[in-house]
Amino acid sequence: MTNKKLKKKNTGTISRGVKTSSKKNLLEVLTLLKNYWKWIVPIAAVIIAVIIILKTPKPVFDGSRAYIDLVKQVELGPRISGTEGHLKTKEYLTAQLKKYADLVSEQTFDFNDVHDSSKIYNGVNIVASFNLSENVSKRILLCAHWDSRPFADNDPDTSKRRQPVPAANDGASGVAVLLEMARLFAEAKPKVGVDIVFFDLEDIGEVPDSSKIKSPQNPFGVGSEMFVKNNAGYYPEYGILLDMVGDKELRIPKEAYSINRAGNVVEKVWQAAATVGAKAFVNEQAGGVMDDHIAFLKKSIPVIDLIQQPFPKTWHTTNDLPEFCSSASLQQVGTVLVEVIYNEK
Ligand code: 1BN
Ligand code: ZN
Repeated sequence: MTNKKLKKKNTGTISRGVKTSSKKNLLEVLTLLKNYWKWIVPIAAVIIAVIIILKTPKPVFDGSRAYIDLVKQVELGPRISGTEGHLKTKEYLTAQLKKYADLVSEQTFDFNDVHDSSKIYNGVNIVASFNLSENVSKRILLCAHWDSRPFADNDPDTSKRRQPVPAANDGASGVAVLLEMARLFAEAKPKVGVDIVFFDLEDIGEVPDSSKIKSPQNPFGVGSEMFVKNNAGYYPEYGILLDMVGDKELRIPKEAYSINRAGNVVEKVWQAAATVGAKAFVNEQAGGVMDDHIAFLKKSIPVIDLIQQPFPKTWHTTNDLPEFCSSASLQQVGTVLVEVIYNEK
């Protein structure tokens, strides 16, 4: 027998063996199908559901949309209680939130100026809730202040210190990020409940001056104090406050009161920042700020403050304008919030 013939014969033997065993395999598969066919559909359904859940992408935060909302707030005028800008901005924010939230409400309150009891500030906290279903037990608070400082007392030009602050960064930036988050919550429902609260009257406070004799001072964070007082049964799992998150050279270290009273939330947020590569979140400790998170910390509700430190040069000046803010900064903060909220179960 030539080599050629041998090869041919061997090939035939092998191919006949394969045919025999594949028939046997097919029979085995058919028998398995016959015995277990009832389980195939549910098992396949579970596998498909798991794949869909694992592969569902998180929604994408749009920093340029948020920047448009920052500019819009500044264009509506200073957000000072009793002014047209305050009224128009309140209408705008409420209308935007109503497009996306399950429930939107305006909580009003009054505050008497400590220097002049006849001067009353009419404050409005704006509250928007997402995912109000009874099956959702965990709620997370996202907040910012929507008012603007009535006087630019830090302006290098002393003649401008009675002018209002445009507050593109100190106020509008946090609100802008949260309006875009609201849009995302309507597009892709998070698994947890979320409440967005815009506080009024955060920025009528007087900065303590150790060189002056102590006299009564208007406080910071009036709106958040009133919110906590008027919503005594509200206990979110945790909260994140945004204040001054829009500067072009954004830099957010870990604020001291947040570390001391809500350290696990700080770690959760900085972990998310590392995951998404948000470089503005620096791994550094900074001083404590008397901001809107304090009212919650006093009640042991862990709320952290994401705030630029050191404060930017534009802080409490007439130069707190959109041109010193950027969509890229808002993008970083929004992307971190998406990572945090959509990881919650
Ligand atoms: C943050 C932005 N704050 C005001 N505008 C809070 C604050 C309170 C900052 C006291 C410095 C001193
Ligand atoms: Zn301020």
